[in-house]
Amino acid sequence: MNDRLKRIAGQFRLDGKVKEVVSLGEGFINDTFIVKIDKGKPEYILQRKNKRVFSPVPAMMENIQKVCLHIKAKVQLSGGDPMREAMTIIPAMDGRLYFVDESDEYWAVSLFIDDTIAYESAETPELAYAGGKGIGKFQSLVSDLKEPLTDILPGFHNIRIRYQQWDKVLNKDPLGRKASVATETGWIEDRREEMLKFWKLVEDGEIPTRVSHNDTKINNILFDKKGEVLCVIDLDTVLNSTVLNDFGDAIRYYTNTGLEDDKNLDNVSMDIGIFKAFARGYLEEASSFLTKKEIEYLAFSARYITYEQVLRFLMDYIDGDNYYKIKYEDHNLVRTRAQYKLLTSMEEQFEKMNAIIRELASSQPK
Ligand code: GN1
Ligand code: MG
Repeated sequence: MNDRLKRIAGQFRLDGKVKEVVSLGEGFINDTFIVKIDKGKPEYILQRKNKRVFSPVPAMMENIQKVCLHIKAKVQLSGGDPMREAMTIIPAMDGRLYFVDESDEYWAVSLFIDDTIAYESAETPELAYAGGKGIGKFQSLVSDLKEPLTDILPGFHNIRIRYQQWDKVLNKDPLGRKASVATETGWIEDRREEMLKFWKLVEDGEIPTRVSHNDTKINNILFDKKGEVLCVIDLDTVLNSTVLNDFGDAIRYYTNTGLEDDKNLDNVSMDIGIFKAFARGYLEEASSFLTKKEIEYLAFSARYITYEQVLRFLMDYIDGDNYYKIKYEDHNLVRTRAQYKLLTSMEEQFEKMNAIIRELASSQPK
C-alpha cells in the first residue's frame, strides 16, 4: 500500500522526491495522508477523494481552486501571507488539479500548512469565539466571489431533497431495519413541516444564496499558536447555498458537550456559553453583510442542520451504512440518537439562543 501511495504522490508537482506517506485523521468520507519529501519541507496533504460522494471530482477541484485563488488574492492585498492563510492546491504533472489512478480513484494534493493547531472539540469559549470569527471571516472573504460554483452535491443541505432520498430509502428498507427504528423515524416525521417551512425561505430567495463552506466542524479550521484562526480547510463542500448552513453546522459541532457518537446520552447537550461565544465571534465578522432575515434565522439554523444530521445518520443506517464510514455495526444508529439528544437540547434552549443572537446583533456597529 505504501509503495502505491508513494507512487501516487509522485504524480504531483512536489518540491522534492517522496520519502514517506503517512495516514492522517479520521474523515468520514475521504482518505487523508501526509506526504513527506526527502529534503524535509514542505510537506503535503494527499487525499483520495470519495467519488461516490463528490461527483464529478474534477468540478469539485475547480470549485476549490476558485475559492482558494480568490482568498489568496484578498489576503495578499491586505498584507497577509497567502501561502498560510489560504489552501494551496498542487497540480498533477499534467497540470490537472487531480490524478486518476489505475483503479479509477481520484487523488488531490495540497500544501501542508505547518505550525498550526487543529482541534477536535471546542473546550473553551475563547476557542469557540475564535472559531466563530474564522468562519465569519471566511464567509466575508468569499462574499464577493461572483463566479458560480458547480453544484457537485445536489441537495447537500437541502431538506426537500433529503426527504426525497429519505422516502426512497424507507420504501426500499434493504436490510429490514426500518421496523426496529420506528421511534427514531418518528423524530424525523414530527418535524418535517417546520423544516420545509424554513427551507422555503431559501428557495424563495428570502434568505439569500451565497458562497458557503457547508462542513464547518472545528477540525476543518487551522488555528495559529496565538489561538486565532489562520485558515479554513476541507473545501470539498464549498457551494452556493445559505451561509446559515455554516453557522448551524458549527454550532452543532462546537456546542456539543458530548461526542457526535456518544453512547452515553447524559453526556450530550448544547452548551449555551459556547453558543454565545461562537455567535459573538461570528457576528463580529459577518454582521456587516448578513441580512435581517439571515440574522433572524441563525439560532434556528443550528436546529435545522442538527436535525438534518439526525436524518442523514438514520437514513444511512436504514440504507445499510453506505455513506459514512462506520467502526461497528450500530454506529450510525448511535450517532442518530446522540445527535437527536443534541437537537432536543437546542429545542429546549431555543428562546435563550434567540435572545443571545438579538442582543449580540444589536450591539454590532452598523
Ligand atoms: C462528514 O468528511 P467530514 O468528516 O468532514 C460529512 C458532513 C457531516 C459530517 C458528520 C461531504 O464530514 O456533512 O456533517 O461528516 N461530509 C460530507 O460529522 O458528507
Ligand atoms: Mg474534515
